[in-house]
Amino acid sequence: MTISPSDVVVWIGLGSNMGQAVDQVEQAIIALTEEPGLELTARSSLYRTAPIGHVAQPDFINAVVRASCGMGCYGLLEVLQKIEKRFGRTRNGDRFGPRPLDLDLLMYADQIISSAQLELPHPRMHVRLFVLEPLAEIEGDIAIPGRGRLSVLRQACLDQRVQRLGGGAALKTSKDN
Ligand code: PH2
Ligand code: MG
Ligand code: MG
Repeated sequence: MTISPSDVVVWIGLGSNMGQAVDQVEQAIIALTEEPGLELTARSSLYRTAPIGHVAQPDFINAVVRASCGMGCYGLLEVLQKIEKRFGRTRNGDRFGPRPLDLDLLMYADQIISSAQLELPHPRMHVRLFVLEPLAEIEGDIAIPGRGRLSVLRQACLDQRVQRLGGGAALKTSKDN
């Protein structure tokens, strides 16, 4: 996709803790670059993170990407769910349990939305270091709509275990192939 002035900037969080989690997240980033309505403009490194919520499950691999998006937020949500399904995700499992791939729409420009299908910004991103840390890597100290500055939010969750894995941070787009 070529970026047009009407596109909006969006941030997507990726997570996996089933199977080959590193590969799944890397493959999911490639899948996002191949979506016609999205142009990836930045990606974080991969992070190994302690599970939040149910602690008796494997560590997660997490990352965050930024994209320019030509779709509405509900259209984008459908695309993310379609990719999750392709990676073997079912919706009958534990809401906070292990998953082969989780793609969360974190922010859609500066929109604040609360509907049955979608909450923006993502309702828990501001208290999760596995989102804030990779987001800070690509954006520095941005403001999260309705929540405040990332640097301040991050201070409140420094007890959460997050480890940046080396390498893998170069953004390969379809144009590089
Ligand atoms: N996702 C969850 C629940 N807990 N913990 C970590 N570390 N990373 C996640 O992506 C994650 C989680 C539900 O989406
Ligand atoms: Mg999630
Ligand atoms: Mg999710």
